[in-house]
Parts: sequence; C-alpha cells; structure tokens
Amino acid sequence: MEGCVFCGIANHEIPSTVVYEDDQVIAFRDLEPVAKTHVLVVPKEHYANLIDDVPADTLAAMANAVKRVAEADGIEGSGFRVIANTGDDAGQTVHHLHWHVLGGEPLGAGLL
Ligand code: D5M
Repeated sequence: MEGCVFCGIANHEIPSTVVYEDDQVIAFRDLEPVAKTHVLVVPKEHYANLIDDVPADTLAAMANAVKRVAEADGIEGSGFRVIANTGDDAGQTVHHLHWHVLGGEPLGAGLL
C-alpha cells in the first residue's frame, strides 16, 4: 500500500534488521525496542490489523515466523510474549498488521 512503512520494509525499499523472512512474512527488529528481543512479525501482503479478514494461511505463516524468531534469538525455552495492538484503544500506530515478539528477559505482568 502506498506510503505504508511496513510495505516498504517488506519490499526491501526501507531498510530494516531482518531476523526471518519467507514468501509470506518478514520479521525485523523494532526501531524502539522495549525488551532485549523486540521483533515485529509482518505479513508481506497489506492488512490493516487482525480484523481485516486476514486469511488463515497468512496467520499460520505468521505463527511459524514467531517460532523462527524465538529460535533465532534463543528464547524459545525461556519464554516470550506476542502482542497484536489492534485499533485505537490498543494504541496501534502502524496500520499494517504486525505482531510484537517480546522476550530475552522477564517481562513482568503489565496489563496481562
Ligand atoms: O507499534 C508499531 C511499532 O513499529 C513501534 O514499536 C515502532 C515500530 N516501527 C515503526 N517504524 C519502524 C521501522 N521503520 N522499523 C522498525 N520498527 C518500526 P504499534 O503496535 O503500531 O503501536
């Protein structure tokens, strides 16, 4: 989508630190990390968020990418958190579906 930063990253037009990539998904390090591991898992196809009729195979590809990211950062055993900010009340700032993968240290309870 024109002007979408995550479409630009998915197309390799905007630089990012890629952790995992396949034909459907790209995963890259967040610019403003809030944990030792803070990676964004993003479908290459543009969807605004989780309620934008995302196909099941895209969600499955994203779940697979989460596992690959956890393995890449060695946090699959210690645990991690996956967050999908969806819409205004959640504070979604980039309107291209993405899952935050957070870990590498104890995360605390917060709202969860
Ligand atoms: O979070 C959107 C996240 O996207 C936020 O943590 C910053 C991150 N971000 C924004 N632009 C970039 C680029 N160019 N590279 C890496 N990370 C980026 P949200 O869930 O929408 O609040």
